[in-house]
Amino acid sequence: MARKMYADMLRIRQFDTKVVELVDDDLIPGSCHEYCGQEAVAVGVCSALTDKDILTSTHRGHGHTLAKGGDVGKMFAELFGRSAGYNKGRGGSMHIADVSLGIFGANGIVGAGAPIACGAAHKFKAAGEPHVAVSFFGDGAINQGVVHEAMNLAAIWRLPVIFVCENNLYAMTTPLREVTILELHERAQSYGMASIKVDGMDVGAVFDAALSAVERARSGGGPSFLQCDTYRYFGHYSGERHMKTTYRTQQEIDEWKKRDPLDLWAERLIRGSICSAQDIERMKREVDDEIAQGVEYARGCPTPSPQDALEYMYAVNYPYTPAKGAEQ
Ligand SMILES: Cc1ncc(C[n+]2csc(CCOP(=O)(O)OP(=O)(O)O)c2C)c(N)n1
Ligand SMILES: [Mg+2]
Repeated sequence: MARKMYADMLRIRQFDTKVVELVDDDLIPGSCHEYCGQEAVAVGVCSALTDKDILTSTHRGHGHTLAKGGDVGKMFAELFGRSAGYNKGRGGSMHIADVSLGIFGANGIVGAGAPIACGAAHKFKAAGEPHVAVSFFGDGAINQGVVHEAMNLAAIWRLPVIFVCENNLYAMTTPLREVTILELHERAQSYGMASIKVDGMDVGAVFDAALSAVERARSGGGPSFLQCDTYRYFGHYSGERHMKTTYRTQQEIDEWKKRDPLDLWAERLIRGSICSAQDIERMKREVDDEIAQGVEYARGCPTPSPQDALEYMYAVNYPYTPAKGAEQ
């Protein structure tokens, strides 16, 4: 488990590092929100889940998807706009989902995953299934009304939901301290749910907190809230690399990088004799190969045909045929 957690964080780091390169080379159309720096949150939480548990993700969703078992090749295919992608190349970064793996979707609408997680959790509870739903969202989303409605609903119905707030200190260029008073997790306490602040750079600490929350949810104890303090290494989105922003200093970025989640965990694995330094290097090479193969696969996949542009617009009555008289 401890080794797998390192490999899973590595996969996310290498995936989004490659994404940065590909976006900057204009090979990925549109923009992406890279997850580098926050890997311990997605991996710590998802390592406490089973295949049957589900998650809802955010605009910064690559890490959550990979941590829950998302396929590297299909993800790159989606980012390249190829028909073999998760959304047939029509959605891109913010529309990656794989319901079969319990990944109920990235989401371009800040905070919008929280009620979806409640819906899934309500179904689990009503059907007597012992599964849990995780809602990932950022420190910016904590000021969205829908997140508070979702927390209230989850508390009053004792739903098996875990609200995971990834506090990377900024919502786009807005510092948390300018828009939010008190600690984020203290807000959840007011809904009567268990809430805790965790070091989001320490995958072991996130895992332990997630496991307690999962056990609480599975045993009918209702929702929990985890505030995971973390940091994003890149800008809010890929376009920020071409802007001159001043909202955070290089010194601040460097300070956070001193507590890099992968380095911290690698040190821990080596100190505990779980891995050798050579094992770590080998894992890096293996993940590098996996990422390279994913890119190669995706670039070799065809783009959707323009003739199919109107396909997949409707989930029912597919292929769509207008009802009699509806054309008027
Ligand atoms: C409802 C809504 N409001 C505003 C936006 C524009 N927007 C996109 S990302 C973002 C910041 C989100 O910050 P946070 O929740 O902290 O997540 P982070 O980007 O830090 O991961 C905003 C305001 C949006 N997509 N949806
Ligand atoms: Mg944020």
